[in-house]
Amino acid sequence: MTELSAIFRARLDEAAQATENHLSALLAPAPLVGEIARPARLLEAMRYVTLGGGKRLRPFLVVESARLFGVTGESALRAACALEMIHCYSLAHDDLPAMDDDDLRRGRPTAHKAFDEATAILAGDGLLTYAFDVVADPATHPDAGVRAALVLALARAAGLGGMVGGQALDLAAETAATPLTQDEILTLQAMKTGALLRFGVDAGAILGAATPAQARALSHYGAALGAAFQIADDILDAEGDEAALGKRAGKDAERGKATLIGLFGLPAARARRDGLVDEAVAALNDTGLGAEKTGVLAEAARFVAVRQN
Ligand code: GRG
Repeated sequence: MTELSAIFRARLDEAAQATENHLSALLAPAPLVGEIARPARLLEAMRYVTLGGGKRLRPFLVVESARLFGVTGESALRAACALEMIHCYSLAHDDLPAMDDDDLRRGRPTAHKAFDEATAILAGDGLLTYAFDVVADPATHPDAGVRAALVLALARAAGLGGMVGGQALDLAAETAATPLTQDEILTLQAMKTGALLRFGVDAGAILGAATPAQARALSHYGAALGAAFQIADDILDAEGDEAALGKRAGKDAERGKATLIGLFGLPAARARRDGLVDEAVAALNDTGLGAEKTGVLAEAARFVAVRQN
């Protein structure tokens, strides 16, 4: 297994801690201008879903890609929190009985178990909406054009042609008469998982006013990392260490999920995952920013493949 550097670990921890603190502040009881009140139980559920868990890989991607262009602090962290809110909403909704029907997430009861189904749905709805509030707020960036670009890119990643659409394809595949083809699985995974991860680095490019070539290179990196992430996720599910995962394993085969493992087997899936990590690392060269600057993102691509949860 490739060793990850202390610098990478420290940067991931730092982004996770900053995200946790910012999310907690954003989810405080006091209403914002234009809000009427923040219902206590709903707020509690939104905090439950977002705080105290998760690798925070998506926020890390925002923070580190923005850092490439010298952008640090509030702007990157707010975009990072918006992305994590959407990710956390998707997990809470994915766990619902109508979708994957899970009892355990991040080592704790899922939101509908800890609260109730209606509250878990509303907590997700609240987080989805709040994510766009956060990026549209002038506190995220003084330039309205930058904020609008973030809103647009986030909407495209999270919605019909991105994560939500991918989830619909994923659910449909469970009951499809014939197994999905390789191309269909790749599209589904690029939408369900890849789109949000890619937004992480697209956000950094937007905040950092990257050149079109740099933005393309980062998008390529994000797409390859996203594809590797999903295959790694499928491998972890198949290998099934529930204690490390903090959620139930072995579910993909049980539910007839469309995965590359189902199509080609574990060894081929591992080889493809590793090839995608190499592709992601190579794409970073095309930013022209140099290996010293992009090294942490290169390690993030390797982390995706070696992670245990
Ligand atoms: C309900 C609209 C809607 C979408 C759901 C997130 C998702 C789409 C489904 C979850 C099922 C799943 C296992 C997807 C694979 C990739 C994924 C998102 C894994 C969880 O992400 P991690 O590992 O989680 O980054 P943490 O807890 O570390 O944040």
